[in-house]
Amino acid sequence: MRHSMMFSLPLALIACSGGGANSQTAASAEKPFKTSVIADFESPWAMTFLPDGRALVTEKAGEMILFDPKNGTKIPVGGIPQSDSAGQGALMDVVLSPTFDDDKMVYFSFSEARDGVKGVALAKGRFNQASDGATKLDDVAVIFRASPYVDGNGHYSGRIAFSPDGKYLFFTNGERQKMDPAQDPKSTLGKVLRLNLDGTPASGNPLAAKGFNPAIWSYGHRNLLGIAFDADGRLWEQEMGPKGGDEVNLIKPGLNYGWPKVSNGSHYDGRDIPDHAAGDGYEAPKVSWNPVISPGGLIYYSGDLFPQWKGSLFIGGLSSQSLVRVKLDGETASKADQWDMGARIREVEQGPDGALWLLEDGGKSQGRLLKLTPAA
Ligand SMILES: [Ca+2]
Ligand SMILES: [Ca+2]
Repeated sequence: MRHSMMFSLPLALIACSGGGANSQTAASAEKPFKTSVIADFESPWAMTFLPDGRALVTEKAGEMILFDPKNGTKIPVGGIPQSDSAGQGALMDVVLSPTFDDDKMVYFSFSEARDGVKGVALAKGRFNQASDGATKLDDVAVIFRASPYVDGNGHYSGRIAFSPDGKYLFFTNGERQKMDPAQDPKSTLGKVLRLNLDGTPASGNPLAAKGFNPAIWSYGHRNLLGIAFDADGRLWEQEMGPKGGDEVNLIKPGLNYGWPKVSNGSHYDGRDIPDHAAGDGYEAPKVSWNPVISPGGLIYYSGDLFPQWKGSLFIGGLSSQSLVRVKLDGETASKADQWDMGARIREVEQGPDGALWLLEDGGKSQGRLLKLTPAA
């Protein structure tokens, strides 16, 4: 399986125009974009573009793949630690260092088992491609681990974003389906964290002086599956809520986003959770969904190819099998578009030319890499 993935033919040649592999409905024919199938993966989780237009793609089972959209070439990247991919576990996010041109550093996250318990780890390594094409990360080191590691296979989170000045790394830790850790000041679970580039807690984090874990930037989160800065430096986050409670939040330092004390959704067993209410001390989401979309990946769109969407958030919807656009206006956000993609969408990425790239989730949703460009 691994070796068969190398040098596969670009599917764009065979499944691109005129409807492709999916039957096109009348509604989808009205989409303002053309969808091209570029490649097929197993169960991809995340991707990021290199400066030369190639991309790194992570697979849930633990492989990182260097993919070239120009010719469809897939090269496995060596040096990646073993992921524990049971349940929601995976080799997760992959993001380039803000100074990749100089240091070739790649940051990535993965779930791992240690001493009988599990958690999400953050690692980095130096991209190295030999003249014969063999590719690996050198000097791979785990620089941060969620605390504590617990049992179970869910809600790892593990999304990575660098601050616009390139000085800090924001890393998300899910609450591991344990709920209460999201409010525990000592735990990093259910938190947005602000770290130095070496993985140590950044100095000046807002709650450290109150006895919180020094890495914590905000808390009261559930399963954070997307984090992105906008052009003005605001930090946006999306999280998979309980039944009827998916959220987009504007992340501000030191605030409590409420989980599991409040939520616009309710527990899956039907028990209610108090909704967000003014004055309750918890920061309310800017947007929430009921029924849910099950947000997977998140980007802030800054490209020129879709000028009408510049400054919007794009979200990949898992259970909703959709691409979701959220319009931003300063600190406010509003639902704008939700397009049926006919497959669970795990990841959204912006390409070098401003095209939107999507990764299907795998399993029943194939795991294809899709490129969206303006419809004529
Ligand atoms: Ca990405
Ligand atoms: Ca509620």
